[in-house]
Amino acid sequence: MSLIDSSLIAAHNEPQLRTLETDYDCLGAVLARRGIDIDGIRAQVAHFGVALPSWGVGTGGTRFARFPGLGEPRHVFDKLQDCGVIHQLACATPTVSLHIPWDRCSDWAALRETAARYGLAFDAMNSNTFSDQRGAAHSYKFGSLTHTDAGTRAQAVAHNLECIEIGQALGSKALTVWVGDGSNFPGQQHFRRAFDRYLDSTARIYAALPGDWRMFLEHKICEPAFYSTVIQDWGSSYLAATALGPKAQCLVDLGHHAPNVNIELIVARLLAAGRLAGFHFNDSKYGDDDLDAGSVSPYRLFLVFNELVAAAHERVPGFDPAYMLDQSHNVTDPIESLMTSAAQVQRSLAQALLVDRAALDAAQQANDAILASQLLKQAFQTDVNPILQRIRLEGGGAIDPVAAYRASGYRARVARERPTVAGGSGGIV
Ligand code: RM4
Ligand code: MN
Ligand code: MN
Repeated sequence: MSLIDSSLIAAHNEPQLRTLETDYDCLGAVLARRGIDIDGIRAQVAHFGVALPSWGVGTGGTRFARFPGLGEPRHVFDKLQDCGVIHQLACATPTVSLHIPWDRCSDWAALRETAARYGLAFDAMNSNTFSDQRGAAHSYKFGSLTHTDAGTRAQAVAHNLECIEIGQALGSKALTVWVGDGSNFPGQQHFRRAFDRYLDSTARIYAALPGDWRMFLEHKICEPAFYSTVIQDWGSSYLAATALGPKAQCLVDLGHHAPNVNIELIVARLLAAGRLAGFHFNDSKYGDDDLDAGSVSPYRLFLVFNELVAAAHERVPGFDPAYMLDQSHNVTDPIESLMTSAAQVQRSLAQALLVDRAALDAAQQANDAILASQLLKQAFQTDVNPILQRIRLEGGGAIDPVAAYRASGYRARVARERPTVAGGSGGIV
């Protein structure tokens, strides 16, 4: 089902077709000189998809305020519709990741059918034990899966089990667990006991995983707890994953590390250990800023993909990362941000595929630092836009998705159906 009129997209593409053809041929010639077949790269990138966060299509907020946009999705069906538009125009996001209870609805079968009509399926389920649900018996103010009180922990476990059940109805194959548990004061929490409680609670969730599911453990250095968090880094995440079993893996959210941490190195370590679950892509300058992927540090994103492409090339056992965006859009139209971010992730993959692996191996073996770094730079500095544009064109999407989206009038149309949500209060998402 087309959410944006396909004749509108065609009319939008038409004047750009000639330029695209010339640019594609030109890039093809440049790559051929390097021994690379452009069509082969295009096929690999076209195959790649990154999941959309259902919560990302609404306008986010900061701790200080939220400024809602026009036509914000009112519920999960509206969110899916926005995701459908993103996928139709940008052709890179075939799946959606849900967050419970934010996306709770009364008819999961209907939701699954609606998604299928938009060409969408469901990626990992996300549980939420970082905020209290209305009517809940226990509060998560002082933690959830690691709370000192057994009843609170049991409630948090039960919520995760419900997420798995919903995910099964939707065809999802993974549960992502991120907890805000931690402490704000030295001495507030017994570090080792809190971690033991985490292991005990997550083991109960792990035991309920269907055979073909994975459990993604997401670490985060701080926030909302600002002195310590229970799963603060990939080390704790790795310890927990190995204690739980082979279906537990470590998820890397790019915004969840201290500034300047070498994330691509963490990716390499987790790959080597067979424990890389996948990613939450976003960008940041200071903390969990949830800025658009590659908007601040595109080279870092490329370097992450360089590790992934190298691992796939070297057939690292168990290589199967899940790719997802996890961003908060405070000053942009979320649809525009998510289309741009998806393309940015695709771009990083395309660039990483251009790295001359044999030459890089040789340079590394010979300790030729300059040549090695030049090989990466050469790939990163290649403008792969024509490849991405061709993929969109062939997928029925827009050569320039943001321009086509603006021309479609979609936002104004849904603004008439969806009343403006009151703003004013703070909130990270
Ligand atoms: C957290 C983390 C989780 C996401 C929530 C909304 O910082 O990134 O993945 O589910 O935010
Ligand atoms: Mn995340
Ligand atoms: Mn985050």
